[in-house]
Amino acid sequence: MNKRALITGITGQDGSYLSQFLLNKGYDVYGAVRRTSSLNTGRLSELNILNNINLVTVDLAEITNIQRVIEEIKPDEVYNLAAQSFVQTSFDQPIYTSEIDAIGVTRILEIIRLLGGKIKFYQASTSEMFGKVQSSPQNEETAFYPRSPYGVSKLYGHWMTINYREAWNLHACSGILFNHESPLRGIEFVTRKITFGVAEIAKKKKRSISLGNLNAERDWGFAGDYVYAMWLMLQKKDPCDYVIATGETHSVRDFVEKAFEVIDTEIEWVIDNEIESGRCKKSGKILIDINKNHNRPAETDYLLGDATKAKEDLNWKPKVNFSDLIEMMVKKDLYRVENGINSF
Ligand code: NDP
Ligand code: GDR
Repeated sequence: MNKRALITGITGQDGSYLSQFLLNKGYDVYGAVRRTSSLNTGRLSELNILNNINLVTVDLAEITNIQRVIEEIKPDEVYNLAAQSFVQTSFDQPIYTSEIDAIGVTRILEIIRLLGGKIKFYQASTSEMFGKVQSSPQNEETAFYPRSPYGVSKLYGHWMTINYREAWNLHACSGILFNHESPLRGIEFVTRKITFGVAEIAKKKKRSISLGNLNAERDWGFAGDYVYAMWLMLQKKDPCDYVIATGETHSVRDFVEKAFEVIDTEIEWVIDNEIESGRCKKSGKILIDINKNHNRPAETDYLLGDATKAKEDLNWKPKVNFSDLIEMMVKKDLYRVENGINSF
């Protein structure tokens, strides 16, 4: 019999890539979707796997719903990728974010425990838990200091996962994943906002991109590489937690420059009346304007991951580098804009 995986958050970026990966491994994939008024399975369609997945309706706010679905499917592995995952929104919706990103995790863990504790569990933890970093680079031993309701909620889910492992002997792992991106990244996240904006500018559909903090630094990898690490963690005999990262950090400013390079445009940063903008070096046109509304009440300024443990224990390492990732994203967005394909 094929192995069965239940993925929450299957309609998101990681859920889509993980489904594709597990289908290729011969799994029966069950995807938990929450009820929405319009279809949001576009990523699964783009990967051409929608028809191979068994969709079930699950909202992490509803414990009886989760219980019925897990009882019915009897999965071997549960990957909990569902979350209110946008840091900015978590400042406006802190209670909802906690309900899903924190308590939602306990709902699943508790059901797995009540059903005998044999189902393996993966929790999508995050580098955002390091927030105001206490040391660099960050690894599994680094102290946490979350800077957003999202980060605080994820930290609760992280510790709950560890607690269920230690208290009830569950095969439960947390992957502390640093930012990972792809052509399937949501449009509100800075990388995709930039690559889609660059494509629209190249095709004359837009004049400029409005951004917030250009100096934030992130360790950006490719989502396709990172879902492989999730699976590897659940295949280990003894469950534990791993940092997954590239070991390289870049600023938002660097990302902008590289993305414009793909369309042969050089950016020059100019400060005029204390206001900075990014201009086309050749034409002088403003391509990046700064809008303080995109700034966060508390920021995570700098992240740099050390994935040595994952390399040693799981034999995992990233394949796609920073430049290739950006090129892949800009090229896909150029294709979408050219062909009038709606963005996610
Ligand atoms: P996305 O925002 O692309 O996807 C989030 C998914 O969660 C969507 O399928 C969404 O459904 C679903 N979801 C949201 N709320 C609920 C709910 N109440 N009940 C059920 N499902 C819900 O995130 P990513 O794919 O980028 O990330 C996957 C996970 O990994 C998230 O938990 C995220 O916090 C975490 N993470 C992500 C990182 C990254 O860089 N991408 C880094 C570290 C951690 P819908 O389509 O209906 O909105
Ligand atoms: P992040 O990703 O908060 O790291 O969370 P995001 O892309 O939203 O922000 C990265 C950095 O860019 C700065 N920034 C902007 N961000 C957005 N979204 N829009 C802008 O216009 C903009 N301008 C500058 C931000 O201030 C920030 O410093 C992502 C999510 O996927 C989380 O779910 C995940 O846990 C972490 O990555 C790791």
